[in-house]
Amino acid sequence: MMRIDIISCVPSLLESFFAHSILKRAQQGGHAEVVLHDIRDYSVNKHRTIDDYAFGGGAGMVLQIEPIARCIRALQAQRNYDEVIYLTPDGELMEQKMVNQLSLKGNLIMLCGHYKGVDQRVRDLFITKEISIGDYVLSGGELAAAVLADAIIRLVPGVLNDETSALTDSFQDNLLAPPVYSRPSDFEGNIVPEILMSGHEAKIEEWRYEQSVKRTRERRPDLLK
Ligand code: 6GU
Repeated sequence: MMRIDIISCVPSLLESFFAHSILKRAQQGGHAEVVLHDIRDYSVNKHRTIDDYAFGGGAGMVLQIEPIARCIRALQAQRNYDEVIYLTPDGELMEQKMVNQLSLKGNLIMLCGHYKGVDQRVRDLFITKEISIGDYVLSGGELAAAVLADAIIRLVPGVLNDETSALTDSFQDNLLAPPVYSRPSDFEGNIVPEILMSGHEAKIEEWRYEQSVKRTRERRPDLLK
């Protein structure tokens, strides 16, 4: 059973995402649990502040250390965590190999940044891994946490069935997935490749592999190196 605790100042952004589709099934089936935490609930003053101006000046507010420290410590007092991940554009670039490794873990904390970021001491004291989902800037870490949690949870054993198996995903063998087709076999004269209707399993497998290699060479030659 994998447990992911996500710490955010706008956790409601993530609620509906985890309440649907494969992620909902994963939670109902007891394979994974996602628990959302509002940083504001751990604020140390009556105004429930969680951010303040940056020392030394500069634009943008900084998420303060105290509420985040209280939240992480409250969680760590209840169970052991394998990683405390901070989602940030200056983190390590997310790719499938990293996701595969994280899917083998038990309990994870994900901290979402906002504004100009979090106090550096949060990163120094609590964070074990910093991850970016790509070279572009989002307004907060919530979407990045959703992307990372989705990619991880679908790999937890039992979450996917044969039909949705991760074994045929793009990237699992550094190849993009081949094209797929369904009925009708003829749409306005656009017909499905004949080999797929031949029933010849070995030939179909071979065709799919060739298509994967072709697609990867055309679209992502960097993956073949
Ligand atoms: Cl993890 N956070 C933000 N705010 N922007 C990003 C990102 C994360 N990864 C790519 N862009």
